[in-house]
Amino acid sequence: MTQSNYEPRPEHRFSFGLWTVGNRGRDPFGDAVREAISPVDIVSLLAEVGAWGVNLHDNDLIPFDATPAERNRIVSKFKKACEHNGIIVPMATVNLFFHPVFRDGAFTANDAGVRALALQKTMRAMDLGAELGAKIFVLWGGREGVETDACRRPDEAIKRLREAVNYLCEYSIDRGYGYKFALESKPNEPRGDIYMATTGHYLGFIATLDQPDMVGVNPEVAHETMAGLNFMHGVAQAWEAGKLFHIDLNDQMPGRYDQDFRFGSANPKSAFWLVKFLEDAGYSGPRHFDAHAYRTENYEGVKDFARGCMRTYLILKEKGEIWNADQEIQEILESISAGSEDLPSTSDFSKANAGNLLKHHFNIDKMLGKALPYERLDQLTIDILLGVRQR
Ligand code: GLT
Ligand code: MN
Ligand code: MN
Repeated sequence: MTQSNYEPRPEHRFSFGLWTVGNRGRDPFGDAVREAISPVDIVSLLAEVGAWGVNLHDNDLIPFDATPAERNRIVSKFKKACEHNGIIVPMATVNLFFHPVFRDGAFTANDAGVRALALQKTMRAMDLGAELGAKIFVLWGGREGVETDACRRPDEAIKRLREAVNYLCEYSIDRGYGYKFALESKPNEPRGDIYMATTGHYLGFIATLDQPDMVGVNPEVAHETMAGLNFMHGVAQAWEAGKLFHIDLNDQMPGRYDQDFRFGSANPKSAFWLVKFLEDAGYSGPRHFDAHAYRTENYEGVKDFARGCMRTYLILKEKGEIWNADQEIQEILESISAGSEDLPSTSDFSKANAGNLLKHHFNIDKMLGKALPYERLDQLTIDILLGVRQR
């Protein structure tokens, strides 16, 4: 493999949000450390580092209180910048968490006026995304939660959320936008608790919608890891259900605040299993890096950060190819999945098959005697990851 294998190319479908590379390093304890950079300049920065796409919230581009004329001027300038730099807009989303009016939530707020405003804002953000060519619309309900459960019943909140998503699906159909909605979970932060805490919560919710085929998930590494979960397992469940419409790649140590670190920087082994899963499964959607540079960086450091996300992904992709081609690994995989004896059929239920299974005498000693060399398998993985085992 040569160094050029780690160069991002359009077919890798690497995207960044305006809010990620444009993040100014503000945190709850400290102010911005980087000067503001315009959306147009962000697009040229992304082109410079080799990204394929840019994603945005409505208010990353258009101020909350812009007039229609200002909005149109901003959009046409941004569109030109994207065209000029060969950057596409695969996904759009809506900011329903920053403005104080959403302090009690948006689609789940107790005030019906706030809920209607949230719908209106989302419909306008959908108009914007459609104008820019986006086919995926992410909904992250960052404020859809509580500090105290005294304020509403959580099942009422879920009903409100369902009503809102059903309404937005109809709006997309009515306008012919062809959107796929990708719902993004998070256990907490900025709310004490967020209702839709994990990807699994959303998979259960989606099945209850009027248009379940239009709605999938947008799992984020940091969000599931905050809850101490195995991110790749949630991604695999979403994939298997045909619901992996988008993915937010970044990194995170369990049990901390939402760190949004550079992809693969905190848990490279977990990142490896994730990349290998996506590549082996044939996931063809955007690889979106929802992360931001350390607060210590200037904009040169932001480029290092963005390049690093993509480079690590491609290195891990190559490691996955090495893993798949490794003869000893393949032999172990073959040996561990080989059956220990002839079995009656369990693939289809029939009275006859069930009767055969009930009668069957299992050779437990033979099963117990079968070697499961997972220590060796894992060490081979570590050898590959640490670079001492190559092709
Ligand atoms: C916000 C959040 C992200 C979401 C974005 C989409 S905004 O930065 O932390 O995880 O994906 O609304
Ligand atoms: Mn995210
Ligand atoms: Mn995050």
